[in-house]
Amino acid sequence: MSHTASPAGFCRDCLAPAAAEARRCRKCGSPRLMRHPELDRLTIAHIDCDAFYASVEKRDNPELADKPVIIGGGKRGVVSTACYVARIRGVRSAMPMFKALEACPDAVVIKPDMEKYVRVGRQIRQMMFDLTPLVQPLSIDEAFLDLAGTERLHHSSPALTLARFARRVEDEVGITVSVGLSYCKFLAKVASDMNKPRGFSVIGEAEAVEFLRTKPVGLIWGVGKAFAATLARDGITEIGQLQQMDEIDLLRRYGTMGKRLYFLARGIDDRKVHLDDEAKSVSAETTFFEDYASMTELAPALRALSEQVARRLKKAAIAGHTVVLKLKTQDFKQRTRNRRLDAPSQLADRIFREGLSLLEREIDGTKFRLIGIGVTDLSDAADADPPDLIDEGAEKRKAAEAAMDKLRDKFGTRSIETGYTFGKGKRGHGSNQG
Ligand code: DCP
Ligand code: MG
Repeated sequence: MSHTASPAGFCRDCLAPAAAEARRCRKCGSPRLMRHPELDRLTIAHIDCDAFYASVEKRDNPELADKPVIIGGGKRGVVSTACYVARIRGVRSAMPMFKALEACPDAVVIKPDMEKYVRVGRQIRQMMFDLTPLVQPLSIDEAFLDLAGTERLHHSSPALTLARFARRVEDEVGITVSVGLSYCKFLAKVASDMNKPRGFSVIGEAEAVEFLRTKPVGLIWGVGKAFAATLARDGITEIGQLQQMDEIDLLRRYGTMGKRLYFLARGIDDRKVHLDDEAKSVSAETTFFEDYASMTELAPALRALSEQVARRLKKAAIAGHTVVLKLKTQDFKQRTRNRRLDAPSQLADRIFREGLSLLEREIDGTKFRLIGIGVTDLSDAADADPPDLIDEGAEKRKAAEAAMDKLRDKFGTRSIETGYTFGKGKRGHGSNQG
C-alpha cells in the first residue's frame, strides 16, 4: 500500500472501510471517519470514560439525557464530575458546589453512588481484557492497553479493534468512552483527552515532536502545578523549549525529573503497559481515622510507611526501581503516581524522598483517606543504591540508614525514629502490606 496524504481508514460508527478521500462513510453516511498514516502500526492505547459518574446516572435515568447533571455534594461539598452539558456552562470537577450552582442554577445534582460506579468500571475493565491481557488500569474509569500482536485474534488492526470496543461499550454498558492511540503511554494518554467526549485521537511517531513543540509543559506526565511553576520561574513554559535543551543541563537543573523532561519532550517514553503491579511489588499503606489534605499530616505517615517498605526489601535482599505513591481521596477515587529511579533502591530515605515529591504535586486541598507507598520493578539488591554523583548528601543518608538498621536489628523497630515519624507511630489503622 502506498502512503498518501490522506490514507484509507475506517468508519467509527459502522466500522466499514473508508476510502482515502471520502468525507462521509459510503455505507452509513457518518462523518466520523478515522484516518492516519500510522493507523496500522500503533498499538498503545489509553481509554477513558466520558464524564464517568454523570454518564452512568444519565444511563439509568433517561429523563436526564439533555439536562446539565452534576455529581457531588454530600459532606465534601464539591463537584466530583459534571456532564458535558454542565461543562459548557462552566462547571468543573473539584469546584465547590455553590460555585457550580452559580454557573449553572438549573443543574440536577446527584449524590455519588460509588458502589454502582465501581461495578460499571469493573464491567468495562472486563471488556478490555477481551481485547488483550495487557490492561493496566489507572483509575476507576481509565486504563492503558497494549494491543501489539492481537491482530490475528481480532482479525483487525488495534485501531479498528478499539473502535469496535468503543461501540461495544456504548451498546452493552450504555456510556461513552474516549480512546487515544499512539506508540507510547505518554502520548496515548494525551490523545485520549484530545476530543472528548466520544473521542478517538491518534498521535503517530512521525508527528510527535512537532505536536509537542507548542504544548504547555504541564502536558508532560508528572509535571503538576508546582513543578510547572518552577519551570515557569526558569522561563520554561512550552515543551518546545525543553526540546532545545540538552540532557545534562536538564538533569543538573531538575534531577531525575529533568531526565524525564528531556525524553518525554521528545516523545520518547519506553514505559511498558504492565499487567498488575501488586504481584511484583512491595508496599505498605494506611487508612486514616480522619481524612487529611496537608503535607504536615501526610508526610509523617509516608515516612513511616517508607521505612516499613525498606525494611521488608532489606530482609528479602531485593530492591525496587520504581516508587509508587498511592492515595485514596475522601470519595474513594484512587490516585497512583509512579516515578522510576535512576537505580533500584531499598533505602527508606530514597523511597520517602521520591514519595514526598510525588505527594507534593497532589496537595491541592483534596482530602485523602488513605496513603500508601511502595516499589515495583523488583530486582536483586546487588545493584541497588550505587554512589550518587549528583546528590552528595545521599551517601551520608545511606550510611546513617545503615547505622539505624543495625540498631533496629539489635533493639527492635521502635528504638530509632526519624524526625518525621517521631511520636506518630499510632497515627493510622488498618496498615496492610501487599
Ligand atoms: N472524580 C472525582 N473528583 C475529581 C475528579 C474525578 O470524584 N476531582 C471522579 C468522577 C469522575 C471519575 O472520577 O467521573 C473519573 O474521572 P475523570 O478525570 O476521568 O473525569 P470524567 O470521567 O468525569 O470526565 P472526562 O470525560 O473528562 O474523563
Ligand atoms: Mg473519565
